[in-house]
Amino acid sequence: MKSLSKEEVIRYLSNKLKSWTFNDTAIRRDIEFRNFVEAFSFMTSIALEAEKMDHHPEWINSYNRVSIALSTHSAKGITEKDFELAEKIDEIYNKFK
Ligand code: H2B
Repeated sequence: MKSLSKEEVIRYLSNKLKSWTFNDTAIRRDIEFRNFVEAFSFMTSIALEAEKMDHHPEWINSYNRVSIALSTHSAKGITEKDFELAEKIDEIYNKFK
């Protein structure tokens, strides 16, 4: 899959993924939950989706916080797959709010 230009990524985020940032190597979103159980069940839901898509996040969990970074390792950049997974993540997060 072809990796996207910086401009393409910035344009997509500002149109459709407004809670995400971009820093050249990944698109990122940091989320805070009420507690660890909520954070971890959010991660579990994402893990199942990620496995279905065969596209996996890099993430850090500390108690009620989850920091997510998405990129496509095989393309050494950002691809449509990252946008697709980011949209799934936003959808899943909306159920936890
Ligand atoms: N996830 C991400 N984020 N990038 C990849 O390039 C990738 C992946 N490749 N998940 C997949 C798995 C690949 O390693 C397997 C063999 O399909």
